[in-house]
Amino acid sequence: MSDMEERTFVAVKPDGVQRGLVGEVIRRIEARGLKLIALKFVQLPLEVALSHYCEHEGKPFFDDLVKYITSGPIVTMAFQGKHAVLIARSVIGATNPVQAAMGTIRGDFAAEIGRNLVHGADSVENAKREISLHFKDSELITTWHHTGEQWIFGS
Ligand code: D4T
Repeated sequence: MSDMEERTFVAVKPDGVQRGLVGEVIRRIEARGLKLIALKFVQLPLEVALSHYCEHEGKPFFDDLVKYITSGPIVTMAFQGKHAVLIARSVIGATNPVQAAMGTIRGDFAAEIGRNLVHGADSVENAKREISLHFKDSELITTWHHTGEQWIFGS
């Protein structure tokens, strides 16, 4: 796999959808040069939410987290590009919006850890797991040529 094929998973959570921030999230990630390879508007089934957050099972905030992510429709996305995981995480900002820097999505629009608007995979391994949980292989469209790429990544 080349550097440019690193993938990440991003979701606009129910509060982001309700607050009309879907376009803002996509715009900011696109602007950093990542290539969109999948996108869906979906009401997450409980079993998918439980699987998505399995690493947090047993933690005090787990039940609220699952209730929150299943409380309304979300937008799920996969992006591809060099350092895709780190780039998306830096656009999104720290998990707790109180600590998120201004200029990040959470730093600009959120105030509560339990309403932090966006999810971004935290490692290449988790991104793989999350992309395969939320998308079928046939839903990933990687064949299109992102013409801005050579200017943004220099390759
Ligand atoms: P997500 O997964 O929502 O993008 O958040 P992060 O990747 O930034 O953070 P995380 O996995 O550590 O936490 C998942 C999710 O749980 C909520 N949470 C977390 C919470 O409500 N209370 C807490 O104490 C923590 C640590 C927020 C994000």
